[in-house]
Amino acid sequence: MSDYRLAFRSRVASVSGRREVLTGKAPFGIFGDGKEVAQLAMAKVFRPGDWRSGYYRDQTFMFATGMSDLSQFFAQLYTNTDIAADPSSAGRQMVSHFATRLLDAGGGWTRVGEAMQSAADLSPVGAHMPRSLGLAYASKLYRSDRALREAAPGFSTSGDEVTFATIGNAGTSEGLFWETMNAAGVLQIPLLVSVWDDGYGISVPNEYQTIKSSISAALAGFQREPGTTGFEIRVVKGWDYPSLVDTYADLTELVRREQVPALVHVTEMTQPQGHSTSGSHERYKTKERLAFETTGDPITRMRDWMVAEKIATAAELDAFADDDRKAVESARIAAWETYQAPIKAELDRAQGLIGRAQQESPEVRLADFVAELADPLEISRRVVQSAVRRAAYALRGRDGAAAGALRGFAKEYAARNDERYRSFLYSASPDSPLKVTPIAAEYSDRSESVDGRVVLLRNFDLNFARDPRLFVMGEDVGKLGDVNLVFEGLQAKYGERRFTDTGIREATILGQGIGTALRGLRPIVDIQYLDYLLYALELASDDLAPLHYRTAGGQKAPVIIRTKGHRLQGIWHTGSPMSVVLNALRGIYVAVPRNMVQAAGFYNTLFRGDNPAILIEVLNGYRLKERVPDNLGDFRLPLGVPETVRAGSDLTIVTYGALVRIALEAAETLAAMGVDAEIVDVQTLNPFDLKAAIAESLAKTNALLVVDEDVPGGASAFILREVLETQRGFEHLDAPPRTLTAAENRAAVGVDGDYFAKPNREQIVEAAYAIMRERRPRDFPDLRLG
Ligand SMILES: Cc1ncc(C[n+]2csc(CCOP(=O)(O)OP(=O)(O)O)c2C)c(N)n1
Ligand SMILES: [Mg+2]
Repeated sequence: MSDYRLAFRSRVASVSGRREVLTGKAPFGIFGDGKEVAQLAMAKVFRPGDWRSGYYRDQTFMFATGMSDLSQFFAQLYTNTDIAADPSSAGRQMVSHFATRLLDAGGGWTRVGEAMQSAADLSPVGAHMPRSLGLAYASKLYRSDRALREAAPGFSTSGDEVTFATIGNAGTSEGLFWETMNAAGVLQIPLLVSVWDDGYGISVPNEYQTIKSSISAALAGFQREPGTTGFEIRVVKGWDYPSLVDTYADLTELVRREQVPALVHVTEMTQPQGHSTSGSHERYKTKERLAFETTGDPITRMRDWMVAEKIATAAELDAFADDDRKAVESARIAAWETYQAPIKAELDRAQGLIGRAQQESPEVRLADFVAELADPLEISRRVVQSAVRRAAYALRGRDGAAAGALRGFAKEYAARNDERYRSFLYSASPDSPLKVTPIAAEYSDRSESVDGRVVLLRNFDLNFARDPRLFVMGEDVGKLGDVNLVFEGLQAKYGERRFTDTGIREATILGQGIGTALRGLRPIVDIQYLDYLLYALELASDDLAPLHYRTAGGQKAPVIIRTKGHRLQGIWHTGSPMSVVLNALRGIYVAVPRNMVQAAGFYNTLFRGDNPAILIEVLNGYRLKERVPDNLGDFRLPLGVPETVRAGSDLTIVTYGALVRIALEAAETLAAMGVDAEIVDVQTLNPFDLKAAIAESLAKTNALLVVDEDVPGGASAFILREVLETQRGFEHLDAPPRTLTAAENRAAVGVDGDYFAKPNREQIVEAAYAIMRERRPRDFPDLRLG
C-alpha cells in the first residue's frame, strides 16, 4: 500500500510539475511518469553504501529511498538556489537531476559509505555510464583489500556495495553505454544496470535505436554461462510489481554476493505526458501508442492487481488519493513560496532603495526603475540586479546617502549572485591543491643523474608506498609498466589492483577514475597519448570538470589524468590540443611540466590535493638525463607559479613543456646575436601565473614573445589574454606582443615533420630577433631571410 501511494504521489508530482512549466512558473520539466513501479522494486533492495548513477526518470526511486523528497523536487523545478532547499544542485541543474551531498560545508568528505548515495546526474544521454563503472569497481577494490578500507575510512564497510545504473532505452545507442557494458563484463563488478524501456527516445522508436529493437536481445551474447564471465540478464515488464520485486531481490543478492554485473531490461514502460515539457507526443505517436499510454499505465495496472489480489479495495485507494494529492500540492506550494519569498524581499528592498534615492535626487529620473520593480515582468534576480545597476548609472557622480546605499546594495547583491550562480567550480576546501604547502626540490653532491623516466618511476614508487589509495589504470600500465617504462616493475611490487591494465577504452578508463574518486580512492587515469584524450573529452568536459560546480560543492572527484604529448612522431603522437583542453575542461587544473622532475613535483602536489587535474608529460623527455632531487616523492611544486628558467633583459619568452628546452637553445643563439632573452616556463596553464610573475618580467624587458605548441590562436590566445588583460602586461610593452605557434596542420611523421610543424629553434630566434629589430633597428640589421 505504501509503495502504491508513493508511486501515486510521484505521478501527481510529475503532472503538477508539467503544469508549472506550462504556466510559466518553472523553466523546464522532465519527469518520471510511467517509470514508477520498477523504481519501487529497485528501492527495496537499495542499502546504505549503495550508489545510484542514473538519469532524469528516477524521482520515484529517489523518493522511495529517501535520497530526495517532494519538497526538494519542487525546489529544483523552481530553480531554488538555496543548497538546503535543492541539495542536488542549488538551482544549477534541471529538475530530476539528482545528487546526494558527499561533502560537508567546508568541502571535506562526509562518511560517504554509510549512507545511500547518488552520483550527480547530467543531461548528456549515457554520459553517466562510464563513472558507474568506477563506482562499482571501487566495491571490488574495497572488498579485496582491508587495508584500503582502513586507508579510506568511512567510504566502505566491506566492499558489499552495489551500484545501480539506470538508462533509457534510446540512451543505450550511445557508444559510452557499450563501452561501459563491455568493461563491466570484463571487470566483473557489482553493477546492476536497469534499462527503462518506453520504446522511444523523444520521437524516435526502438527500431531506429537498437539492433533487434531490444537491448536485452542485442546483449544476449553478454549473458554469463558456465565457464565464462558475463552479465546476468533479466527482462521484466514495467507494470508487473510482484515480478519486479522478485527480480530486483534475486538479482541484487547475486550482484552483491558474487560481484557479477547484471542487466534488467524493463519493458512496456510508458510516457503518459510525453518526453518532456518541450514538445507534445501527439505529434509523433500513433493512436494505438497514445492509447497504450493509458491502458499500459503501470500505476493503474498495479492498482488493478492490488484490487484483484484483495490487497486493497478501490474505495480505499480512492480515499488515499485525495490525501496524497493534497500532500503533493502542499509540498509544491511551500516550495514555490520558499523559492519566491527571498527574491520578493530583494525586489522590495531594491525598490525601497531606489525610491529613497529618488527622494534624495528628485532631478534624476528613477521612476521607471521603481515601476519596473513594483510590477516586475517576472520574479527573478536578474530583474532586481538589472534595475538596481541602471538606477546606479543614473545616479553617477552623486554623493547622497541614499545614492551610496543603493550602490552598496548593488555591489553586495552582485557579489551574492556570483556566489549563487558562479561558485564552486574548483575545490576551495583545506585540501585544495592550491593550499598544499610547497616544498622545494633539494639537491646535494650525492644527487645522481638518471633518465627522466626513472625520475618519474621512483617518484611514483614513493607515492604508492605512502598512499595506499593511489592506483593507476590504463593501457599497458601494468605488466609492461607503461609504453615508456615509467612504471617498470611497479606492478610486480604493488600488484595488479594498483597498476591495472585496461582495454583500449579511454572514456571508460576516465569513468572508472571518476567513480572510484567519488568513493574516496585516488585514481590516476592514464591516457596513453594526449592525442587520445579526445575519446574521453566528452566525459571530462561534461561529468568531471563541472562536477563540483553542478552540485554546488556537494561532490568532488579528485581524478589525476596522466598523459603525454607535444613531441614524438606524426599526426597522432605529437599533439598539443592545449586550447581544447583549456577550453573544454574548466574545473580541471592543467599542468604542463617541462621535464620529469617538474612533473614529479606537480604529481606530489596533485596527489595531496582534492581537485581534478591533467598533467601532460613531455613525450620525448623520458630518455633525457635529469638530476634526481634528494627529497623525491616529497617535494611539492606550487600550481600557478611560473619559473624563470633563464634570466635576461631584452625580451620575455613565455612558453611551457617541450618548448622550454628548445627556447633555451634559441636563447643561446640569440645571445650570440646580442639578444638577452628571459625565458619563463608557465608550468601550469590552469591555474595561470597566480601572482603575475610574467608581468613583472615584462616590466624589466618590455617585450613579449609567446611560444606555443598549439595551433595559431590556440593556447597562445589564452596566454595573451592572461598576460595582457588579466595582468595588464600591455602597460610594460614597447613593441607589439607576438605569438609563435605550431602550424595549423599536424606534424608529418619523422624528425622533419616535427621541425616544420612545431616551433623550432630558428623560428624562435627569428621571432625574438624581429621584435628586437622593431625596437632597435640600428642594433639589429635585417637578417634578409624573408
Ligand atoms: C548526448 C545527447 N544527445 C541528445 C540529447 C537530447 N535528448 C534528451 S533525452 C533524449 C531521449 C532519450 O531517450 P531514452 O534514453 O529512451 O530516455 P527516455 O527519455 O525515453 O526515458 C534525447 C535525444 C541529450 N540529452 N544528450
Ligand atoms: Mg525511452
